[in-house]
Amino acid sequence: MTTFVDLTAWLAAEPADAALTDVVQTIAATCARISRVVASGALSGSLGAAGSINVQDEEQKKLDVITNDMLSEALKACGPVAGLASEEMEEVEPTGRVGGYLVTFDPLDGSSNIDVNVSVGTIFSVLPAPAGHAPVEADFLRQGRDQVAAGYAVYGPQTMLVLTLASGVNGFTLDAEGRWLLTHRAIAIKADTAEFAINMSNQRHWAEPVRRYIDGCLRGKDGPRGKNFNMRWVASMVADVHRILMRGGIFMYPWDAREPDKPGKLRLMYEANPMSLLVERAGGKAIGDGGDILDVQPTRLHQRVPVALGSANEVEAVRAEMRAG
Ligand code: AHM
Ligand code: MG
Repeated sequence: MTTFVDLTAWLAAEPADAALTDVVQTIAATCARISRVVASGALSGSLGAAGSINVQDEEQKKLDVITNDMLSEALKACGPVAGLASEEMEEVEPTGRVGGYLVTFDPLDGSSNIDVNVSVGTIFSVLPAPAGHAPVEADFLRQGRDQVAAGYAVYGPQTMLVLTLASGVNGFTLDAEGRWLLTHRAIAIKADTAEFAINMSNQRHWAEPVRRYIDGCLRGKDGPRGKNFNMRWVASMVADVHRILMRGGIFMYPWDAREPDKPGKLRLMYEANPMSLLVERAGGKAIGDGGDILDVQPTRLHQRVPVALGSANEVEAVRAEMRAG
């Protein structure tokens, strides 16, 4: 019988300090609990709308609120966490402690899929906290390259935790006893792919470079990309990025003309940065409007960004279209 290393043993062998290990363990344990709540669905009365609107002007689902509370409470009780910020909360929350780490998270990504039993997930990012003072919003506004850990849990046919600390990307599967067991070591994204993920219903609203790139994919073998493409769109970023980490592909959520003043739909601090770190660490690339997402200097907590990430050669093809204008 195969024996698997569990997350606790794996973390002990990583070059992470005890404080960071504690933060990651807290997030992992909370995701294991969230997985049970998500799985119970209608049985626990947790499906449906909460009847509230969040800071993003989006209708909250009951599970958005429940999972946000679960993560907030766990992180506030975790000694090395000085502050947290969530897609579902208007302002940053200092914990009253100084030093250690800051955590940003999207407690339940893919909310539109909750009520229809399609994969959803939790995305998180860990940043160093400032020394000497309680964190304020400005302390969270750090480039993605400053992240000391990032990852997600996907609640799908299997519940998995995919994680990067100092280097590498590893995947853990939740077993029936609630342990995270290392099942996917050194995850790597192939440089080439013939699979794209984008919400095609927005095609008429895209900017020219994105339109040209996707047109090229749709033209198949005889087009500029020189191969026949397949398309997938789960509408849960966690599930789409997970597929890309497992078998390659490119994921895009570009700017579009429906909301011309917003640079994109996805949020830099809770979605784009952690996913971009995972993708780059797995050998892929992640760009916004041409530059690397991880180099973006955030100016606002809930900032949005256009996103194209995944297999390196396709992301570079998108970048070339963007540069051509
Ligand atoms: P959410 O955090 O409110 O769930 O929104 C983010 C999600 C992503 O997971 C997904 O890629 C995207 O929204 C899907 O958007 P659309 O419904 O426009 O296809
Ligand atoms: Mg989200």
